Amino acid sequence: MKNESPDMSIEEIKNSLSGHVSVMGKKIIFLETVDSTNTRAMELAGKGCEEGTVVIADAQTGGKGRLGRKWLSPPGKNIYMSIVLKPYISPRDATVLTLMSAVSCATAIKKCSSIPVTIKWPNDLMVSGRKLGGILTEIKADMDRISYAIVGIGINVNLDLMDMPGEIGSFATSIKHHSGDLYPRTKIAVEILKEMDKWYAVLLNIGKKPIADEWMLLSSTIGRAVKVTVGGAVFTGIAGSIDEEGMLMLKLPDNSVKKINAGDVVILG
Ligand code: BT5
Repeated sequence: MKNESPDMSIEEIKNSLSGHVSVMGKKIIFLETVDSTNTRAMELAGKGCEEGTVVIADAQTGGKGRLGRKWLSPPGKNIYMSIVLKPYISPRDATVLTLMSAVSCATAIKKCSSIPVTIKWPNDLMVSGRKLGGILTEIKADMDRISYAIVGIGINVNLDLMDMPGEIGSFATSIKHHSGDLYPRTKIAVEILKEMDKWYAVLLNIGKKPIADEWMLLSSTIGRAVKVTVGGAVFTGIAGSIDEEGMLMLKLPDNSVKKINAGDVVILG
């Protein structure tokens, strides 16, 4: 295990966060290669690690998306980072952690790069209709509260088109691919953790509403005609808004509203 990777310095992340955060990055574990930072963070949380522990890897061999999908995770290019959280909230509210993380990432990337990142419900970071990053939230819950949650963040920073195999090249992008410039992963990771710290405090001290409101401002989904796939079912309609739990309120052609708590959205127009 090394503590450095080109343009990714854990010492610099720690120094930049010191005095600026209260929860995120209290402990940072860097791994050159790991199967999945989420899996490793889940193991650490199971052993009682501190809230705010962050696992960062230079590469993942088994990067995970939702529903058993794979996350392309080559070395030296991107951010793969998982954060252990222990909020006193119900499992029903876990989606708000994804919304909070999407808001934090979009804001951080905008600050570092001025790229006009938007959020596609529920977990996609988008630019110009292409996927720049994604968030995978996994929880361990008792009956009525979360024991711990792992928020996994994958951001394509310096990924080139030639690094995107097969069809991924037709819908994915990276900060470099979009802007033409190389970006330091350290700086982006620091900004993400600072934003996460800020929005987590909002969640714990004020509640879900400010996060849902900010999410709406950053969203590219709301007000658009969309096709939503939920398991085997497909619904088409207008994405109305999200409620405080992060459910998508889909206005169907018969004017009824369907609440959707998980699914894949394609924006039709
Ligand atoms: C996501 O899933 O978007 C969540 C991705 C979370 C990845 C992070 S990396 C750190 C942490 N550790 C992990 O193991 N995971 C998290 P989903 O919405 O299901 O999207 C997955 C789909 O995105 C795949 O089926 C591909 O089509 C596409 N995809 C895979 N790799 C990609 C990449 N690097 N960039 C853009 N799209 C990608």
